[in-house]
Amino acid sequence: MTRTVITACPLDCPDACTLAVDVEGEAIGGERIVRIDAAPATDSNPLTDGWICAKVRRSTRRVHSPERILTPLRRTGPKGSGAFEPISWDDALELVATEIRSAITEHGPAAVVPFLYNSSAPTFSDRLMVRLFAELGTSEVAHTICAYTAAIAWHSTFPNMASADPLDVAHSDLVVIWGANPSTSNTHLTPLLTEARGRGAAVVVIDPRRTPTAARADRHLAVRPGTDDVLALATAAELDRLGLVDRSFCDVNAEGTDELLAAARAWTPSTAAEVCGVDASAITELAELVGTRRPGLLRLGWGMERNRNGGSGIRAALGLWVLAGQFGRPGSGVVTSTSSAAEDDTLDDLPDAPPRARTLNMNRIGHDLAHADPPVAVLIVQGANPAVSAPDQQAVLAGLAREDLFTVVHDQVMTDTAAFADVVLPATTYFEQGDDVAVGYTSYAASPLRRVIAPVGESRTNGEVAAGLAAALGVDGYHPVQVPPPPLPERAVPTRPQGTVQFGPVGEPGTTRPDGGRARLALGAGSDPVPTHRPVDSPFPLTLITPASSRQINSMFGEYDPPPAQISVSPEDASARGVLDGADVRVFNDLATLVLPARIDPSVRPGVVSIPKGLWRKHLPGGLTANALTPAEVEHTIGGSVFHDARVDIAPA
Ligand SMILES: Nc1nc2c(c(=O)[nH]1)N[C@H]1C(S)=C(S)[C@@H](COP(=O)(O)OP(=O)(O)OC[C@H]3O[C@@H](n4cnc5c(=O)[nH]c(N)nc54)[C@H](O)[C@@H]3O)O[C@H]1N2
Ligand SMILES: Nc1nc2c(c(=O)[nH]1)N[C@H]1C(S)=C(S)[C@@H](COP(=O)(O)OP(=O)(O)OC[C@H]3O[C@@H](n4cnc5c(=O)[nH]c(N)nc54)[C@H](O)[C@@H]3O)O[C@H]1N2
Ligand code: SF4
Ligand SMILES: [Mo]
Repeated sequence: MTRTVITACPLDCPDACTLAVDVEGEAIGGERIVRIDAAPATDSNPLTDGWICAKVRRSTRRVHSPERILTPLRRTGPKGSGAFEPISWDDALELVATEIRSAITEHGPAAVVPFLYNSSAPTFSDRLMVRLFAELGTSEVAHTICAYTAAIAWHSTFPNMASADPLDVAHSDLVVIWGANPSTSNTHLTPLLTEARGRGAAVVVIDPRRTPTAARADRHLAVRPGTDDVLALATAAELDRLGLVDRSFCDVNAEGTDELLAAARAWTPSTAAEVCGVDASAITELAELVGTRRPGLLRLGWGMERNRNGGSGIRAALGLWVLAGQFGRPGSGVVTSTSSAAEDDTLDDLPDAPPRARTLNMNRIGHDLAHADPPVAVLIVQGANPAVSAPDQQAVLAGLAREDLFTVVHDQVMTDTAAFADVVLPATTYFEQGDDVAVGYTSYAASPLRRVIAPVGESRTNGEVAAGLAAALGVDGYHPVQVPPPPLPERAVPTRPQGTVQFGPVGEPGTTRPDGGRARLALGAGSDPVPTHRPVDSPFPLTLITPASSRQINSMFGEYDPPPAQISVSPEDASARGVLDGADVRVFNDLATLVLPARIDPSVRPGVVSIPKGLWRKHLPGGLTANALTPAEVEHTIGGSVFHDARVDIAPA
């Protein structure tokens, strides 16, 4: 007998699809998920539109996998060797609690570091764990690794204004996709873009790679990574020269228009073209399109934030959209993260919690494992895989190998991070827990998340682990259920009124505005009053970017379906170095050297090389991945990650 359960996908993807999952077999240990597909339209987030991505259709292979961790494990061999023996949950939690207590006695609560990310877990599932460590007053690890620079740049420009609705593409006459790759990482936007082009809208992509989205666009500006601020400022200056700045919109809705235009006038199309590596005429054309094609929608991705100049790039692009007055009706505005609409109030009910002992930057975990004072004595990793996802991988691996560090990892499979743990705890997949929701971060819908099968093996949810750990530590008030979210919807529901409009008429329903009603073009957070470009001086001539691949979500599913472990090189850079298609190259900088096959790929611009993010250590000889080459530096005004700003060179191996 097959039964079908309607649930939702909470993975770290903007789309938040509603799913129909078929199950066969008996409840006691014999249940198997046999099919994962889209839910019928009546139950669905409208963005799902009756189909889901191939990686999730294939993901029964993660649920029922020989790689699943089935019981708690205790390390029996050297750190990183992957040698473990099964232990009971009681023994595992007692061991962890003992280590937490002794770290606090010896070094204070700062020595306990919960590395909790959970961006692919159900929305509310991390709450109890966050709350427990807040109550203990330990260190916290700030989520600077993704969407941090973009969020702060956005909020400094538009305090508390919500994203436009991506479904509004249906009304747009212009769509600019800036630093995003929807064909891979927001696939449900792709058919909307095709439809828009079909009815005559212009689509422009700004990306150092000719992605499938760029290949189908009307214009592709293959910008040099980290020069988006210059491109946006030069386009703003052209907009001004052409008389296309929407002064009446700016007078009412913006502060700092003249400061921004003054900064923009430092650039002409030809000086900017030199820096950005695009044609001067393309900048003038972009200004004409942005100034005349209305309504125009800007889809801002996370590609451009992961750069030392990322915050300036995002603020300049937002400023350009304001100068053009591209707001106020459906199909205009900026689509970015919609998740600020669901602010996290997890800690609101902890008035007596002590202040956190310290806040660590997620990008600096390798450095902090070696140098933090007081030291990191206990590291609790949940919903994250820093051994491959964090920058400066060799520092992270050296930190995880420290004999005096006690590491706990709660995960579904034996990841590269779990292999370094002292105690591994088996985690449920989202098919094995219910009472939660999936909320996309570029989609205005919440879909109920239901339990589809019983937990595989002895796996437990994040909430159950928090409750078990609280009990072992003698902390009251934690129950082995999810913190109940606000009443769960019966089916997918819109979380904002359809057709939300940014800067629509004051007081109209569905209108969103920044606090104070005005955009701040010259008052950003960070050290630069207006977006300012800072060139990076490096002896390594190529910029390595490491974007999302279609097979994985970050490192998830790498155990069975990784993208090819190869480096894409432009024909120009390959021939200048005698690099042949398919032959091994050395990729090197002052942090590390990798050896992997080159793919000569005309879709990457000269000066740029690309390796997919999320590969596992076993996928490359030497056990290092692209993050061995990415610096643990941070964006220079805001402090987010700079994954797409590694400087390297390559040579035939
Ligand atoms: N299939 C799949 N989907 C995913 C993920 C995944 O791993 N796989 N990851 C999820 C997560 S966690 C996130 S945050 C999102 C990320 O999704 P996106 O926002 O698409 O971010 P990236 O893939 O990092 O980069 C997007 C594009 O930016 C380009 N880029 C790099 N540097 C620059 C630059 O300096 N300027 C400009 N203009 N462009 C640049 C890259 O070439 C790339 O094509 O995707 C989510 N969705
Ligand atoms: N070079 C490079 N590195 C990057 C990026 C890049 O563009 N380039 N992108 C960055 C980005 S955008 C992000 S978001 C980070 C992501 O970094 P990470 O959060 O480290 O992402 P993952 O590698 O997918 O690790 C998530 C882990 O959580 C586990 N998991 C999933 N669901 C649950 C659950 O319900 N409970 C528990 N306990 N575990 C669960 C998964 O099995 C997986 O091992 O990586 C960053 N790293
Ligand atoms: S990963 Fe994204 S596209 Fe795939 S099913 Fe989940 S929400 Fe949909
Ligand atoms: Mo991310």
